[in-house]
Amino acid sequence: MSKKFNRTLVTCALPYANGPIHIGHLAGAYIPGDIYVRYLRLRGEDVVFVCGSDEHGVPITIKAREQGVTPQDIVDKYHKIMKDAFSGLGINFDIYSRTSSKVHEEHSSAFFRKLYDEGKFITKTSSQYYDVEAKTFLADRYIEGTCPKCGNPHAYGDQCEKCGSTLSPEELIDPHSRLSGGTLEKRDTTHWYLPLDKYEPWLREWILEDHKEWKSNVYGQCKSWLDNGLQPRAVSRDLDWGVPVPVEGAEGKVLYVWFDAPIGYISNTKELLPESWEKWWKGKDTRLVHFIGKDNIVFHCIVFPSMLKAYGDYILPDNVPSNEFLNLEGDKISTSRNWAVWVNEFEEQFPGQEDVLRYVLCANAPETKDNDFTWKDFQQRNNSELVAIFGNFVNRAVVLTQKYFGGVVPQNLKPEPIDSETLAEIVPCKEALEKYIETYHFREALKEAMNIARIGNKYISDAEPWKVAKTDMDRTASILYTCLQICADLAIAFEPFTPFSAEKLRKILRVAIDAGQDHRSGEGAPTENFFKPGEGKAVHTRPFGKMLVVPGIPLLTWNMLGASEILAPGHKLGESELLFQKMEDSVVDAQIARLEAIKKANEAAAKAKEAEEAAKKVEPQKEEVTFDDFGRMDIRTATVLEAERVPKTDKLLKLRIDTGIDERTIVSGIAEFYTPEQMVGKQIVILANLAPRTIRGIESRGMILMARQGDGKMRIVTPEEALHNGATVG
Ligand code: B3M
Ligand code: ZN
Repeated sequence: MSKKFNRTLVTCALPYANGPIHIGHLAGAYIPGDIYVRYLRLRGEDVVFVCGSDEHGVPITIKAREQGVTPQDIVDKYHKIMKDAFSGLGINFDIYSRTSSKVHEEHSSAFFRKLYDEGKFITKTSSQYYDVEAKTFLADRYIEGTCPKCGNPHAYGDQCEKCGSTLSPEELIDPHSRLSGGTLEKRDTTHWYLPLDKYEPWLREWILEDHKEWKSNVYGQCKSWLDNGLQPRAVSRDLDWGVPVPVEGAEGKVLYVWFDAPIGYISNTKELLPESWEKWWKGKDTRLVHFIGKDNIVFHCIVFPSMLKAYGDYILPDNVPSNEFLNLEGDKISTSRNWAVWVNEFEEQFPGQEDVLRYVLCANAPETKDNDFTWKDFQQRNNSELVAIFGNFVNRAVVLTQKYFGGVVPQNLKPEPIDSETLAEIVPCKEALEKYIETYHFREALKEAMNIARIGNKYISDAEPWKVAKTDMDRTASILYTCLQICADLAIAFEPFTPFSAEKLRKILRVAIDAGQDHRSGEGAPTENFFKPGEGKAVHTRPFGKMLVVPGIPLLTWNMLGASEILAPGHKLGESELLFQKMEDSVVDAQIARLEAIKKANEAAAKAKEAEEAAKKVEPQKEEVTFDDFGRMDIRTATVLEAERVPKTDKLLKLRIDTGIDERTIVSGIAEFYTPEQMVGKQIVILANLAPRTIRGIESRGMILMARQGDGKMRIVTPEEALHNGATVG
């Protein structure tokens, strides 16, 4: 890679600690980030890989309120779930910290204070919604009202989740507080703003001129933001959860989550490397790369760089690879609708198959456009790619070597041109793979790794060593010798993509790999180096010590990929085992059934909610009437004596009633709500002097008073305590 840089700092978006990680997160930022880091380390580059939980922001406080717990409870719970989910998938950050850490509070606070002291902010007083009952200003998320675009009565002050429109609280019809449910008042509040407009000319040059190599989706989004003109952006909020604004008189105000969260990248590095973090953030020879999802582009390409620029001596990102969104079975992934594959659940349900998920999410990554994850595709890629090509090839090569050569790499006794031609085909795969990873095209890179397995599979199928062995053991030796070289290639090439299987393969081959150094143990790292032969993986802390090579266990390096001989004749292999397991229909069918059940439950819940809304709908008040108008109505109590359905109708009951003045018949449209049996004996209220009408041939004299709500549901009106029939109402 380019000599411009001596080290690389890789970050992945700090996920909000208000829910577990799902496959959309993985495909967007974390799998690509991990592949990139593993690759750079294999190439011997010095890399620090930083992530952590984003523990501030309004959604966390809302979730806490909904669940009746504290925000701290929420972030503690999800921080652990996310941290475990990442390491379960082999995504090994050097540090996975949290924005509630002390280092972060201090660092983000000092960062703000420096910009404040240097006059880099402007202040603005604006009138914002204030919840009188809860005595607090409300973040946009806390305001609910009707969406002006689609009529959804539960749109939020920043966004309508139904139609996806971006909103401001002012646009909502009938805004009210989600916190107290009460009404809102506009009050003045003062906040600090970063005047992004001032950075616009610089940003245009830095991004649009100097970073034309950024992925087109990222570059395009930046260009459209810049072309629309940037506005000053508030960096503080009225909220009691977050890093307090370190300025006198700023009580009740915290740093806006999007101000403090990216500083988390810096504070987490500082927590990991308290002595040398500045080299990583201020050294001009550090390459900084942010892996993010597409909804984070503006913050990482425009807002955070402006903050860094305003501060002065920090480096800026060299690249911000961002993916589009991953959908699930044709539908947008949604936490609130539980429409997701949760990584922690996957790890429980598919133990040992983490690599399958890593493989599928990379092979199908939404690199240039939104993409779809389906369980059938997951099964298909497992069975017809990982099992049928990669696994099958390795298994045939190793098992035949056990069978004919006692598990020892045979001598290349009778080479033919096809052998070296086949091995030579791997060289361009390696080159393409490198080019693709270095330009953040991980899908294409994975295809190249898979091509090596395809080359091997085709070679062994064409060469048919199992047939040749019947007549020519020397030729069989050369074929298997060649196959085992390809197996070793795979053990190198797949390390960034499917690290568990690559390690398993190295164990089968009884080799280790120089996977580079990591900084997981920070600066207090032990000075010893070792790799455990049984695990087939080198563990390095090289800056502090020397590699210790175990005799008899060849150490593979990235540069050996495509070499004509990686495994020397005479090397004894380990035990053979299957790299991948075939996935049965029943396994994915169960997952599909689970999603179908969720979809049904969501639909039922949506219907119930709609019905509830309709029920609550209130008719507008009618035209005014005079007291006399009302006085002409003869309304009185009566009791039902007999009741029967009117034949051939669904809605009508014929009722014989005692009005106190007479007995009469009333036909009423209440059969949907009351059976005849329920009506008999009930005291009701009637309009007695309504002009008689004939309904279905029955003369009806009067009308039963009913209360009807928005969805049409009706109930009879009845005195709170039984009265004599004929008591007048008014
Ligand atoms: N927590 C948004 C997200 O999780 C936000 C990223 C912060 S990165 C500094 O998508
Ligand atoms: Zn809407």
